[in-house]
Parts: sequence; C-alpha cells; structure tokens
Amino acid sequence: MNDSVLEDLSIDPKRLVARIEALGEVGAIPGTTGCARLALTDDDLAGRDLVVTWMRDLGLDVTIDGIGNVIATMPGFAAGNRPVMTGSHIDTVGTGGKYDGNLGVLAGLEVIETVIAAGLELDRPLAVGFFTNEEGARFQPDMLGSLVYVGGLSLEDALLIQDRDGAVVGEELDRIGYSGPAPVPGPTPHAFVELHIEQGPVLENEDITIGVVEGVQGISWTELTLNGQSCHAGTTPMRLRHDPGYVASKIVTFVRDLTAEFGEPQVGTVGAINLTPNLVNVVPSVATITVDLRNTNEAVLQQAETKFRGFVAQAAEREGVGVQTRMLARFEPVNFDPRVIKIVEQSAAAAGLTHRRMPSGAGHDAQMFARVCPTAMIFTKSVNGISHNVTEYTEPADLEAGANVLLRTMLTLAGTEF
Ligand code: HGY
Ligand code: MN
Ligand code: MN
Repeated sequence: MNDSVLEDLSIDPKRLVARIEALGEVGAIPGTTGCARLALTDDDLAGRDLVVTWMRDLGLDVTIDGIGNVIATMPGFAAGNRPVMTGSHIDTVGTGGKYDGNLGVLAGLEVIETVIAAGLELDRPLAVGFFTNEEGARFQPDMLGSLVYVGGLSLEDALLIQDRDGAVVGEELDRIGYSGPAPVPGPTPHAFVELHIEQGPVLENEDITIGVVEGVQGISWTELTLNGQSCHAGTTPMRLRHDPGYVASKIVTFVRDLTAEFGEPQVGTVGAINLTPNLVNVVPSVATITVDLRNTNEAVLQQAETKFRGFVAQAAEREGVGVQTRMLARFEPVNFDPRVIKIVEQSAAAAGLTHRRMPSGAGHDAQMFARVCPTAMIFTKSVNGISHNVTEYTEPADLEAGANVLLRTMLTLAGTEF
C-alpha cells in the first residue's frame, strides 16, 4: 500500500462513536454509562445480533463457528487468500464499560467500511471478528472462544463448561442460536492485530496517545472451596471452631502481602468470596474464593503460585478446614511478533501520534492468535486508567487515533509476505 493512499485515508470517527454508543445501549446499566452483557446471556445475544447486522449491511461474508465466534470477511477474494484479521470481544463483565472489547470490534468494522468506500484494491482480504466469552466473568477460562478458534481447547470440552449456576456453554449457545457450522480450529489468518483500550494508567500518566503492545502477561486463576464446620456463633468456643471464612480472610491478606514481597509487575486479586450460609449468627460451613495472579515472567508467576498453594494448605490445616482447588485459567506470558509490533509503531509514527512500547496487563484474544500467526496489539488511553467499571471512558479523539493506527496497520499487513 503506497504511502500517499495511507496519508489520505482515515476512518469516520462519528460513525465509529455512534456504533460504540449504540452497542453500549445494549445491556445498559440504568443510571450509569456502563453495560452488562455477560457471555451467552440475552443481552449478549442482542449485542451479537446488532453487530452481525452491521457486518451483513456492509456485504461482508459472515461465519459463525461451533463456539459462537463470528468472523466477517471482505468478499471477492480467492479461497485460501488468508485475511488480515482484527477483532476482540463484545461480551462484558457484570459492571462493564462500553469500550472494553467493543472498541476493537467496531474499529475493525470501521476500518473495513472505510476501505470498501475508498474502493481500495488489496492483495489480501480484511476480516473482523468477535470471540465468545473473552471476559471469563461467567464461564472460565477467559478468552474461551479465541482459545478454541486456535485449537488450544477442544470444542467438545469447551461446550461442557458450566457457570456457577450450572448453565452449560453448549446449551446456552443453542438457546441463543449462535452455535454455528464454521469449523474450529478456524482458518489461520495471515496476521492478527487487535485494538483495545489500555485499561490502565500508563498512557494517560505519560500523556502518550498510542500503546504499541509487545505482549501479554501470564494469568493464573484459581477457585478454592474451603469446607469447615457450621455452628452457633455464640455458643461455640473459638478453640473448637473450623471456620472457612477465617481461612478465606487470611488468604486475602496473604495475596496482597505476596505482591508486596514480589514487587511489580506481580499483581494478585481476590475478586470473589462467598460464604455459606452467609448469616450473621452462623459460623460458615463453606467459603469459596477466587485468586487471580499475574506476572510478565513465567518463572516468577510459578513461584507466586507455589507460595500461594503452600500458604493455603498450611492455613487450612491449622484451622481444620478442607480445601478443594480448581484451576479456572492458566496462560503463560505471550510475546507478540516483532514484525507486527514494528508495523504498529511505524503506523503510529506516520500518523504523527505519540507512542510507546508496553506490555498488556489484561488478557486479550490476541494472545491466543499469537499461537498461530504474526500478531500484535494497539492500545489507546483509558481515562483515569479505569476499566471493568461502569465509568470506563476513552475520549473520542483517542478512539479515532487508535482506529486510524489500526487502519494503517491492517493495510500495511495486507501488503506483506510473512
Ligand atoms: O481478565 C482479563 O484480563 C480479561 O479482561 N479477560
Ligand atoms: Mn477486553
Ligand atoms: Mn475485560
């Protein structure tokens, strides 16, 4: 793609923002600017149908696979001509914003609409997809759809996954009508690049417009079920108690202390704690707790996991509490392809945008595509570094900047022979 074409071409920011706002209305959380579209719920279905309508209105070839991934590809290219693919997710956490994932999908659609309107002749098709259950808020692991797409998990196993209420992935896909015929693993793209909000404070703190993402840190999600002895809160002497809630609280403190001991970039989060029967005058019988540990260094992440597991065993044993452990997700750190990283960096520079290289603290579908094709990511600012929160916000100028870097990057990739 020659530079003069790239110089003159840019996305339509109003159309992009209008679609982000329209999708953000689906599952809108009253009284906030956020939205909730947990994977495979009716709200997710409504969001899917809206985006698929936009894809079909553009005349794109739309495929739906067995795990509900949706890929829209420019028509008119020879079979086997592998596309330059972009995409992300449109499912959200329960207290989600309107940009996490949605920006990557709608900016990809905007790039393709811009290219079609300009009548550009490309060597390769462009494609945009959204992948099922990226968030992992309802079903685990996260990035489930893209993991299955790249062959990291069998479709059979994925369809059997249940949420904490017993709903099953395969049955939910059938219920919402998004169990499609396209094969998984899916066709390998020529290259994959994802635009996403940073969801952290770095770009804003340094007043830099574009993040050139070099990789994604490792993720370790554990669910612990602590089984104790339910008894009367008033009559049971402390020395006779087996209180799983007490052990759970010690684990919360331990996780925070572990991150202080290891120092950055180690992070640790206890996001969910549930006590049964959860009553003021009953010592709990069961406590369930989730622990999210992440680090850019795999060896250090394993050290953190070893220390964490040792602590849990010791604390439970002291209190006479049983422990059941379930790994919800475990992904090693991922390094993106230097060639694609360079193209993202050159695209940002050519657009006259400030930029810096950085890792991703959050998981993304791109980390799955990095297993099968040259991949990288583009970040744009998050106001106050806030995400997974209804107040998540990115300025329209930053949405536009990110989408224009995605446009340049995809067109450049369309002319490469990796
Ligand atoms: O948890 C994550 O990093 C992503 O939002 N699924
Ligand atoms: Mn996301
Ligand atoms: Mn997210």
